[in-house]
Amino acid sequence: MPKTYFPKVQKPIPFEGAESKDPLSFRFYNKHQLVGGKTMSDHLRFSVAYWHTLMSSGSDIFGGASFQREWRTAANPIDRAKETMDAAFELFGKLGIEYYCFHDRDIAPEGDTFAQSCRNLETMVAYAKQLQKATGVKLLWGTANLFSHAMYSQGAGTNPNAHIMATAAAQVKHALEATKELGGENYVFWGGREGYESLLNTDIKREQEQMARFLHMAVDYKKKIGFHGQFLIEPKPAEPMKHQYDSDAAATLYFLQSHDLLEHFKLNIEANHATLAGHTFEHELAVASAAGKLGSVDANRGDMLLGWDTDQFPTDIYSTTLAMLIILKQNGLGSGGLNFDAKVRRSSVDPTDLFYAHIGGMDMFAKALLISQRIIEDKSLSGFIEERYSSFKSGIGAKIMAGEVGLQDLEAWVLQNDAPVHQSARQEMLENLLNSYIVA
Ligand code: XLS
Ligand code: NI
Ligand code: NI
Repeated sequence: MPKTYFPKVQKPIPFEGAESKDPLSFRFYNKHQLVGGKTMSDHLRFSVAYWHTLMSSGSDIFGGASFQREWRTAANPIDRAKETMDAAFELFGKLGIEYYCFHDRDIAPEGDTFAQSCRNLETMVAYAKQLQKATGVKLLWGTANLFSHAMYSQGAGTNPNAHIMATAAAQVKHALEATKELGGENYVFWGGREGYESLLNTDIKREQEQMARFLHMAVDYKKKIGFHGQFLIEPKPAEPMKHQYDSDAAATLYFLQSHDLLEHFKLNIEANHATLAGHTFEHELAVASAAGKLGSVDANRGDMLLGWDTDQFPTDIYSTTLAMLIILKQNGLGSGGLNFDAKVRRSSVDPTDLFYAHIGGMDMFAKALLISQRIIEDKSLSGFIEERYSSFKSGIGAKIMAGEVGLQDLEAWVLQNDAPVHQSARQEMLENLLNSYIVA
């Protein structure tokens, strides 16, 4: 019998349908079920976030570890990393999740020197490669942890010290190679410390120029090594920094455009980061998608009463439905996926809780996919939206959009015509319509 880290989950989680009473079963996620010609797993591309699910100890700012994970007990750091990876792949297999995501320092321990850290990463990449091959599990994205080490307390790409910025760049080089080696389909940049705490010591313009240089170097190296994955930036307004430069989708798109980087990047939108920015999840998805830049999603949720990144599993069917409507409308996420950047609560101390958590998130996105597909097929919302803007399709509206008229022409036109007729935006009716699909 091979060693098991999840003895209470004896078999892969089965699909049992909406009426199932077994908490270790899927009610809606039926991997191979076709939805609009594509399987559920191809639509949803679920991914496990290594850092939360395997590495979290349950500690918070008021208390230490609350989880006792058997895979984190070996004394030697590399043995510990390998056992953690064994546990990871056992969990992926039992959940039937085909992708995972990691930071370099999640899968491999930090060494005493930069060179040692690189060797550790290589060791663990070789180990991951074997496990990926044996199981068919793939890497959705890799990234470099440029926020935990003490030297990054004042930023990585934006650090005022060139030696530290150079170290961050070297770390990204290595993480890119690791991601390529493992067939990663994307690479993420999340700038947790790329921002500032106080303007008394900060030159914002310079820091943003440094960040742009940093990203240009990464783009160049990506080409050089022939890494074909998609580069993604993950916006977040604050935490750990008081103010982060990539604060939301709009700010990030503007930053990319003004530094000639836009063509090389898409966005990885995280639900809880959206709410921290004072937006809804669907707002951020819609802004990214409207720009043709919605690349991937960190699927989680925040707590509306708490002002920090609680990274809870997504269980709100309204939120997942509004998200899936946007994702389906743009024909999916391409090389991206739905990465559960989410952690079980500190009090959920049993490893089996990791299964309940992922099952819940997977089911709510699967149900949202089914609902959204019906809404789209029925054209219930798109038909209304289409009609709402129809006055721009002909007459004066068409002339405005074609650039054929100016303010003078419009004044003349308005003077010749009767007052405009108001039309209802029908928000309440549409909310009822959405509910009728969700509760059906
Ligand atoms: C933290 C971020 C982080 C990124 C990857 O808030 O969500 O987990 O997804 O560095
Ligand atoms: Ni994230
Ligand atoms: Ni986050």
